[in-house]
Amino acid sequence: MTAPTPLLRVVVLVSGRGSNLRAIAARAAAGELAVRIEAVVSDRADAGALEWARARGIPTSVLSPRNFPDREAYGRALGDIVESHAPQLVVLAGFMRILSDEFVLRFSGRMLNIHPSLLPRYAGLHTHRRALGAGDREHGASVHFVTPELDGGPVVLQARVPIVAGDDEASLAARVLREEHVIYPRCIGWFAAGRLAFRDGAAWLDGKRLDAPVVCGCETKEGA
Ligand code: NHR
Ligand code: GAR
Repeated sequence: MTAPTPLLRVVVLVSGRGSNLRAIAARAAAGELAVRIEAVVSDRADAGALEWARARGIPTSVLSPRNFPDREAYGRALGDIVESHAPQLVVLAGFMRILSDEFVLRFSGRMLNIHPSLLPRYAGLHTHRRALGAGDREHGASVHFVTPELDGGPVVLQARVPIVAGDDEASLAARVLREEHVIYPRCIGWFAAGRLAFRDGAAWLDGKRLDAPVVCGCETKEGA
């Protein structure tokens, strides 16, 4: 008998429906991802992700930035909530607030984000609209370590999807989202297994510095 692997303590930050949260939880429930979701924290009381977490008995917190004078004060209070769960990894899953430098440094090297574009293209918001507007033929999603520079931390894993004739924001976002649900749990699994680390401002996988992201060719079929 080998001792069971201890589960990585994860806190997930959300603002919306939480489909990435559910994809991660599903992998964990299937025994394919050695994490335990300690808490779900949202900046919005109406995030669907909260209802889902509550129904499963996962502790939730809501901290609205409206009650704080500035980003720094908000970041400190949010950081105290997150830290109270002693996370080994903080996962941004559709979290829509820019985080203060102090918050980011507090969880430096143990915070990941999934961003719906092929970074470094389209940091920030409205990525699907911008990719369509530019006439791009491909788009995708990126998992990266969070650094103070918005969407500028080292990218670990990307999934590409084609842009096809007749695409609109909704159809493209849905195609990208399916890939997000594959690559985010995979990347978190690497971190949980001790294969992925952040050092000297770079991402390291299996002891090798990643000079370019791993690109996942795992395209799903339309409608599949
Ligand atoms: N914070 C830091 N410091 N660094 C990153 O890389 C971050 C971050 C916070 C969130 C996610 C990011 C994304 O994947 C993320 C990465 C929110 C905005 C934004 O402009 C931009 C990027 C991301 C998240 N938010 C507005 C703000 O003023 C609010 C927008 C709204 O509420 O709709 O915070 O895309
Ligand atoms: C996802 O597409 C994620 O990449 C994106 O928001 C969606 C959240 O969906 N994140 C950002 O745009 C961050 N600024 P979900 O709540 O269903 O996981």
